[in-house]
Amino acid sequence: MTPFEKTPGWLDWHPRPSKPRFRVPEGAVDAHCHVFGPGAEFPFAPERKYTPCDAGKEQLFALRDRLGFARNVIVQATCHGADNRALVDACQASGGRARGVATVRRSITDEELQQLHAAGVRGVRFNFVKRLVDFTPKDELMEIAARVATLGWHVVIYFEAADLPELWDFFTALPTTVVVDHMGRPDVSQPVDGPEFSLFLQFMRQHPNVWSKVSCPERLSLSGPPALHGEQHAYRDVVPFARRVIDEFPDRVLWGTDWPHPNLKGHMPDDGLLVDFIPHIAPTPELQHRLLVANPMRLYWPEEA
Ligand code: 0GY
Repeated sequence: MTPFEKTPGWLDWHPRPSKPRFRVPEGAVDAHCHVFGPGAEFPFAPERKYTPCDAGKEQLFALRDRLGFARNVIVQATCHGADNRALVDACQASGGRARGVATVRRSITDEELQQLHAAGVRGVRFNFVKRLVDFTPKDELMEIAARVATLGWHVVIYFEAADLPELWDFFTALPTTVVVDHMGRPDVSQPVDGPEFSLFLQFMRQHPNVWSKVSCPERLSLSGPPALHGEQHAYRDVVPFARRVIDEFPDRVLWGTDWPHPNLKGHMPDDGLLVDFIPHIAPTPELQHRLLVANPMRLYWPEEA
């Protein structure tokens, strides 16, 4: 018996991802993935906006190996609120092969921050997607950012493109490296040169401390998955956006599977085919190495980079 009822219509992670045809470079990092529970061991937060399926560390590490990756960056999912125990447990069980991005509140003590650091946490996530979280005052977030900056951590921000103008002043005042989830969720039906994505590129151009994950074609695409269009054209509407970011900022991009893909509607991607998408957005071995190895190592394992 599971202790939690999944949100109706919830799509579980792909049970048998294909072996990618694209071989990721040695030492590659999946820099955006999550663990969910398992709920019986690590209960979901009372304030959560969805209840997922279980997706624990064993499954994550099995996926890492199947896809050919060496390491993971596990990002705290909103269904666990600011209770980072599942994340910490996964990082500790990884044998140094996983680092974490936590969610913390203002009430966290310096000692607790040190414990998170010792477990492998190197960043905090601020989430501005209204369907996922309740509002947190910006002064609280800025105070947290200032504290974690002294530990050498960065801030991961998740927001939707339409909200960037309103959030701009806050983001640009953050006193550390800032990593944007999923390119700031562009509307890919708009032109890549249109005002919305141009603003995002300007944000990165003007602020050299801003990085972006070129992740989640399956979440951003309107053209859809391989089953609809054939593998070569899967998520093709996302390609120009990701290529633009990688071309202009090759040293400030990261890639991740987003496994186990919270809140997807319509289809659950085959993670192997997501890996096969990488050469469409990072066409040369050099770009692939920066995206998958050099950049994430510099941010998460600087002592080895
Ligand atoms: C993602 C995207 C989503 C969810 C979360 O923490 C989360 O709940 O990040 C989403 O629903 O768009 O990056 O995993």
